[in-house]
Amino acid sequence: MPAENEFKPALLIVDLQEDFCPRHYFRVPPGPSPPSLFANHVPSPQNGSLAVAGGRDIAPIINSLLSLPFTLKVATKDFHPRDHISFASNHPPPHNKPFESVITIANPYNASETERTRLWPDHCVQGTPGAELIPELDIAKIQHVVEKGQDKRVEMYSAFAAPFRDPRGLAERLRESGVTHVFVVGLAMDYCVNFTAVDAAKEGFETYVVEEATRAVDPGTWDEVKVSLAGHGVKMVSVEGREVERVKGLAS
Ligand code: VGL
Ligand code: ZN
Repeated sequence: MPAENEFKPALLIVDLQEDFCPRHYFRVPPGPSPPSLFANHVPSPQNGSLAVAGGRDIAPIINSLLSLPFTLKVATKDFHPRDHISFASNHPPPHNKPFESVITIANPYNASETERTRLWPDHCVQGTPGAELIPELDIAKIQHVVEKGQDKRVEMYSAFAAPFRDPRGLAERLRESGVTHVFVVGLAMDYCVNFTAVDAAKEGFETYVVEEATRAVDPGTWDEVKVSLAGHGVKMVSVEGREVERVKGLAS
């Protein structure tokens, strides 16, 4: 257990990916095309397939957090195979309506354990432009990327459960760096940010969600999710609050 006054904060940027954002950007190979706002990216009027309102707007706030002396800066990516169970398109009618249908899935290792889960449009498919981190994000400052949701048999909102590419798991990775506090930001507040923050708290980290640096799929559930987070010991903090001030006070 860390000493009472020890403060080694990690920044966890959840799923700031094209499919969760309005107005997609596409990556193009470097070439003679006219320079765009972001090198090697062209804007498209199309929304990401699971676009969260205001999803792109949190990038500047997250970049300002990325410039602070966090002990470790981690990004997560939702990273699904095409046949993932959470895609409505992989289920027969009539219970295959994206955003509407809810299905029961069983734990592949224990069929008696089941959970109800919402179906989505296809999103963040491995190798597609929608799975890319958005180009506004200052990716060079990120030290570690977790690709989650790779098991087609299960939904996985939290970045802490069953990582496949990184067998050590995120919690161990954070502990290895001596992390004591976790600041969670990104998309979406009511799904992956929520579940990731709750798991961070369960792993024993003092956990915060930075309110201005997240957006919800269903903004109407914001207060309800906030109460549930508080029940799990996760505090919603402001970019202007004392918790972020404490990070600024660390020697960089
Ligand atoms: C998410 C729905 C489906 C998220 C991921 O990142 O919040 N939401 N997959
Ligand atoms: Zn997903």
